Amino acid sequence: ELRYPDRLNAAAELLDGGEPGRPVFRTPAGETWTYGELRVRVDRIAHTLTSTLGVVPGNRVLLRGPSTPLLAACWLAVLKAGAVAVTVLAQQRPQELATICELARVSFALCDVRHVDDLVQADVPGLRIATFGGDGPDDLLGLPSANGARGPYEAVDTAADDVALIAFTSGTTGRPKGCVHFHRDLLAIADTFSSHVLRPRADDVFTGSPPLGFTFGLGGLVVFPMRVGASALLLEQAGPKQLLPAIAEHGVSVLFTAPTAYRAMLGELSGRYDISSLRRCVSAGENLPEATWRSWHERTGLRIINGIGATELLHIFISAADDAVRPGTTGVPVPGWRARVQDTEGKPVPDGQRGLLAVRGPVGCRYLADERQREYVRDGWNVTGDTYVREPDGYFRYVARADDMIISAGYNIAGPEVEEALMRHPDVVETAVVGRPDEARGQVVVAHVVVAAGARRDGEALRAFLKSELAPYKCPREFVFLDALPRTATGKLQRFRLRTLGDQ
Ligand code: 3SK
Repeated sequence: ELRYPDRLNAAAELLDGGEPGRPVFRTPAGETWTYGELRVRVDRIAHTLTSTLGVVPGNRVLLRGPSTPLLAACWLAVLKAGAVAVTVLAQQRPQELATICELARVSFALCDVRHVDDLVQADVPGLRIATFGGDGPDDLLGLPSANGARGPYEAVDTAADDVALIAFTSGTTGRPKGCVHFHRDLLAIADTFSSHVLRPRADDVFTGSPPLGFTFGLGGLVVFPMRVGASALLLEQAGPKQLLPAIAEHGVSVLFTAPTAYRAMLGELSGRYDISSLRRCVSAGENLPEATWRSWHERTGLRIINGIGATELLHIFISAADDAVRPGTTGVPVPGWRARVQDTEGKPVPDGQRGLLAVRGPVGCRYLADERQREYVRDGWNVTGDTYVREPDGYFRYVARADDMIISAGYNIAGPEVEEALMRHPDVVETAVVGRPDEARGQVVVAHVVVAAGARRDGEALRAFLKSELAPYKCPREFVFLDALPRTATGKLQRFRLRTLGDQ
C-alpha cells in the first residue's frame, strides 16, 4: 500500500525530482529547460499568482494552451501556490469553456496568448485572465510582482488530500464531468503504473501525442518523467507525422500515444527514421487491436505496453510490460490496484464470462457535484463502463464499452471483435463497428471503414474476407467508407455519431 505524509505538495515533490543542471523539458524548436531553470520560472509565476493576481489556496485556476514548457510551469506554479488547476484542451470552444468555468467555479485563468480569444468570448463573469507565451508587459512572466517578491517561493503546505486538479471529461458523449484529484493522487499514478510497469530511468526522454490538458498526457509527459528526474519533449503538434521525426531527432526513449497513431506510424516507418532510441511504447485511450500490436512488434521489435486508464482514476490501472505482455489483452491490475468483472448487480462473474469492469486502488472517482457519481462508484468499486472478460490466467481482455454492445436478432456482438477481424485485412487502416436500429432485428451491424490510400472501397471483398474470420451473425450488414473516423479532441472515437450517420 502507498503511504504519503499527511502534508504534501505534489508540485514541490516533482520539482525536487531532478538535478538542477539536468534537462526537464525540450521543444522541437531546440529549447531546453533544466530542472533549475524550471524551478526559477515556477517560483516567479507562483509569486505573481499570489502577490499580483491575488490567487489564494483553494482558488480554481483554469489552464489552457498547447503542450509547452510554459504551460507545464504554470500547472506546477498553481499547485505550488496551493490553488487548484482546472485543465482544459486548447481545442475547446467558448461554450464548453463557459460550462467548465461555471461547474468548477473558476476565478482565474492562465492562457497561452495564442488561445485567449475563445476564453474572452466565453465571457465568464468575474474571470481574471492572465496570458503567457507573449512578450508584452502584461504577459504573466512580464508582470511585476506586486510586493517585489522574488526568489525562491515556499510551497504552500497543502494536505496530501487537498484538491490539486479538476480534470474534465465528457467521455465520447454527454455533459462534461469534473474529476477531482488530490495532491497525493498525482504521486500515486507515478508510484503505481509508472514505477512498476513503465519503470523509467533518469536518462529517459519522454514524448507523445496526448495533450497536457488530458490526464493521459499530464501523467505521461510531466508527472512520470519528473518523478524520476527524466525529461520530456513537449510537442504542440503531435500527430503521427510529427512523432517519428521527433523520436529520431531527440533520441526519445519513452513514447505515449494511442492505437491509431501506432497504425499510422507503421505506414511511415520504411527505414526513413532511426527510432532505435525507443525502448518503451505505451498505448492507451482506446482498445489496442492485437493486429496493431503484432505489426508494431514485427517492424520495430518493441512490445507495446497496452493499458486502460480513465480521467476519473487519473491514469492507467490495468497494463503489462515486457515478458508479461499477452497480445490481445490489456494486461493485469497494476500493483496497488485491484480489478474484477461483475454483473449489473455488482456480483463478480466467473472467469471467462463477460461483465462490467470494476476497479479500486489509490485513486478514486470523485465527480464534482454530479449525480453520475452513484453510477460510477458502487460499493467502493469504480465501474468504468467497459465490458471485459477476465481470463483464467488473470489477464483482462477488453470486449467493448458497455453501451457499445450490439444486440442483433438476440445475439450479443462486441463491435471491437468485428473491428479486430477487419483490421486483419491489408487494405483496412481504421474501422469502427456500431449497431444501427432496425425494426426486424433490433439492431444491425454496420462497419465504418477507412481504407489505405489507393485501395478500393469494396464492401463485397470485405464481406468475403470476414466470412472466414467471424461467425456469420457477427458479419456487418453494411459497409460505410469514410475518409476519417469522428473523434473527440483527445482522440477517442465518437461511436454515437456513427450510429446516427445518415439520419440527418
Ligand atoms: O481516458 C483514457 O483513456 C486514459 C488513458 C490513460 C491514462 C489516462 C486516461 C484518462
